[in-house]
Order: sequence, then structure tokens, then C-alpha cells
Amino acid sequence: MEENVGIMKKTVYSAVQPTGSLTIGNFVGAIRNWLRLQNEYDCYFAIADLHAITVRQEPAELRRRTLELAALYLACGIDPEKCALYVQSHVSAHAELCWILNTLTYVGEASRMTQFKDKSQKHADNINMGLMDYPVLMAADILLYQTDFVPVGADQKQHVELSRDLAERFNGRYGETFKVPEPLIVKGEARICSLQDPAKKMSKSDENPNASVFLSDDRDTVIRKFKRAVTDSDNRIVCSEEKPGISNLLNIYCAFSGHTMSEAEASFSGMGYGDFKLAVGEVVADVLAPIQAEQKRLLADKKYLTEVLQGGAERAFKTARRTLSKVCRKVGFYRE
Ligand code: ATP
Ligand code: LTN
Repeated sequence: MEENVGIMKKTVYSAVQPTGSLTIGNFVGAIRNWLRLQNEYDCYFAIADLHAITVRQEPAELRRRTLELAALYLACGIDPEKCALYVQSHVSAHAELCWILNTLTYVGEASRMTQFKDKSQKHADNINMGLMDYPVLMAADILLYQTDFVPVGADQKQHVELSRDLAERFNGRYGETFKVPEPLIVKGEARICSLQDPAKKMSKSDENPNASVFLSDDRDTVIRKFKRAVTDSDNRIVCSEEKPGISNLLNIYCAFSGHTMSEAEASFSGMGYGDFKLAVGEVVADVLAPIQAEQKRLLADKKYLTEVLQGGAERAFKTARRTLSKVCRKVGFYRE
């Protein structure tokens, strides 16, 4: 593990919930950006299982998905020597700080969060306290590590803003304790939309399996899903607000090929939608194939995965414990 000798590196924190197969949205909006960051920053990348249970999970599946996500992080190139890769519930400080932050969070502000409103609609039979507390737990995650930057997709910006508010509120009330974090959102590519309804973000929990491309989809499935993607009736391949379906496909193409939007538009100019969709599907499938092979190899080596997660949790715990004791002292909890 690299020690920070000399100049202190800035800290990056992010996480993904083990709630289903990851989509290419999660890959582009989250994990792929982490690869660049791990070389420059002190990084903590978690598997957010505490967040996952805010909607009902099958226990055996949650366990399996947690390990699959760990293997996926590694297969995508997250290096456990460079960052702390761990499971959120292995570090109890997350839940402890969340409790304290709850006492600084107003019910009004929590109930105004867009994701809470969306998820309450989607899971109307299970609007539990955890669902509303979700962003406070996220603030606890971030603030425990004195995080400077939080790389997330555009949909999580509001939650990072709440973390900033809570950090400032705590610091104002009890004295300087937390660093105020900033979201790190990649422009343009940050939001990959559903292939069936380009007004919605692509989501791993969408009921329509054709709406999302999963990192676990095989080549034929990827190509078939792109073939079925919703477009429009005119035949121009350009990125514009009037053409959300085509713009989304172009965006995905750019994100997976490394081309700029104008290069992509130029190379597809005059092509029919069918060939265009095939080209997008192929470029995505080419990127996914080696990741899938590596994930499979890693999943067969449970001993190694367990070691990585244990090491990650130990490293995370060291930092988290420091912040949490400071918080407990400031709040006035009696300590020897
Ligand atoms: P769920 O459908 O279960 O709510 P999700 O697909 O929205 O899940 P999360 O676990 O909530 O995924 O998000 C993990 C990370 O992926 C976050 O940083 C989030 O911003 C990012 N992300 C999720 N969906 C997209 C998307 N469509 N485009 C870009 N980034 C995304
Ligand atoms: N809610 C996040 C996952 C997450 C997270 C975090 C992201 C949990 N804790 C802390 C950044 C920082 C999501 O992406 N849906």
C-alpha cells in the first residue's frame, strides 16, 4: 500500500450499490472515471450494501452481487494496491456517523430529494425510513474520509450537495471537523439514457430489460438491444435536443470509442439507422468482452477477492475511525 510521504494526496470517494447487474451507464458515469483518479488521488471505492437494502433485496442475491461487483471493479482495472476497495457494511463507522448526521438533517430537505421522490413512487409499498435516509448515509460515507472529490454520474449531484450542506452545518455548529467535498461529474457522457425511453436515465433496476445494456450482456444481446433502441423517423445521425434517441446512441458511441461528437457525426453522416446501431453495438461489445472474461476469472478465486476486501476494509477503517472519534468528541459524547 502506498503511503503518503511528503505531499498529501487529495482524497476521492465513490461507491456503487450491489443492486443488480451494472449497466453501461454505471460504467461510463462511475467506474471508468475512477481508473484515471486512482493514480493521482488517495481513493476509497466502496460497494454500498447498506444503501442497497433501502429497497428489498434477496439475501443470497445481495451476497452474490457484492462479490460480483468486487470482481467487476477489479476487472475494470481498479487496483487494490492503489485504493481501498471495500464493502460499506464492513466498516461500521458509516452507520454510526449516519446516525449523528441524521440529527442535523431536516425532514423537509430529505423529503425533497429527487431520488427519494422517484424511488418512493417506484416502491410505493415500501417507503421506509432508510429510503429517505439514503442521502444522509451517503454524506456519512463521503465525510468520514475527509473527501475532496466525489466522482458520480449527474443523477447523484444533489446528494453530494446535501453532503456539503451537512458538512458546513456540522462545522458551523461544532467547529471545523469535516472537509467540504465537491462532486466530480464528467461532462457530456455523464448521463447515459435508456434505450427504450431516452428521456430517462439508463438504470440497472429498469423493468424493461431492453432499456439497459448490462456489463454482463453477451455480444449478441448487446447488438440486439441496440438494434431495438428507440430512434425517430427522420434519417439524420446528428446530436440535437430534438433527437434524444439518436443523441443518446451517439453519446454512447463516443464514450466507448473515444471519438469526439463531431468525429462521430462525420463518420456516420449519410448512413442508415440500422448500420449506425450495429456500429454502436459492436463498439460497446468490444469493450465489454475482456472485462467479462477477467471478472469470470476473478470470481473463481474467492480467496483472493476476500483478501482484497479485507485489506480494503482495514485501510478504510483506519481513516474512518479517526474522523468518527473526532466527531464523537465534538458532539459531546463522554470519552475516557
Ligand atoms: P438503481 O437503478 O438501482 O437506482 P443505478 O443504475 O442508478 O441503480 P447506482 O448504484 O445508483 O446505479 O449508481 C452508481 C453510479 O453510477 C453513480 O455514480 C451514478 O451516478 C452512476 N450512474 C447510474 N446510472 C447512470 C447513467 N445512466 N449514466 C451515467 N451514470 C450513471
Ligand atoms: N448512491 C450512490 C452510491 C453511493 C455513493 C456513496 C456514491 C453510496 N455512497 C458515496 C458516491 C459517494 C449512487 O451512485 N447511487
